[in-house]
Amino acid sequence: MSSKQPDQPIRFHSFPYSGHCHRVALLLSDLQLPHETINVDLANKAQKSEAFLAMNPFGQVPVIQDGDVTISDSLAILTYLSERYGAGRWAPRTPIEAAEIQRWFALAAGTLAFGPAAARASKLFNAPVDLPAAQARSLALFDVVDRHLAQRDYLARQSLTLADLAFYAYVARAPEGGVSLDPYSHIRSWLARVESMPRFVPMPEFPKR
Ligand SMILES: N[C@@H](CCC(=O)N[C@@H](CS)C(=O)NCC(=O)O)C(=O)O
Repeated sequence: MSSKQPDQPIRFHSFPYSGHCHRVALLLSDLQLPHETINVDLANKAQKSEAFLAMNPFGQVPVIQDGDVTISDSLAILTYLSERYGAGRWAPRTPIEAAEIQRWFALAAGTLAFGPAAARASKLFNAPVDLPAAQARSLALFDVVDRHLAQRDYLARQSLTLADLAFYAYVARAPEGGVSLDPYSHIRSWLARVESMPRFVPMPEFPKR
């Protein structure tokens, strides 16, 4: 259990099939932080309600409320939770580690979001996405990441870091966007390593229509 604990359960505004939210779910679970998950009804635009926009004017999940602190954006939330509750385990220990994690965070907010995450959103949620372009972007990303993981066990360092949490869900679920992981054996081994973390929680399967 994390040495520091919140005074009251963290309120976690989430959507169960969101990889962005799953990143946060993984860290809350690993740190064993008491929390209450509030599922936001994205289909009915609850994220655009006045109350939600007061927490995140961009109208997106995830958002957390930790006492009087409100943080939105999955990568900002990972940073906050690791700095506040994960010292010694998740918070970067050296300038190089901090820089490496930022490098993968930038990719998570860029190519991962506009590649595999976008392709999946198109297939599962009919998001207005150029699907072939998102799939091509995914393959270009996975080609590099697979070669990277041929040399090391985890993305940023030789052990699990926030970078792995940030990347996991949208890589694992890339096949839902029509992007096969079959050619990427090093990526598949890495996914299994992330899944073997002691308090790993899976992202629920989106119900088939
Ligand atoms: N940069 C944001 C992106 C979050 C995001 O894309 N959230 C999606 C769900 S995966 C969302 O709330 N979509 C609803 C909308 O945009 O209206 C983060 O990392 O948290």
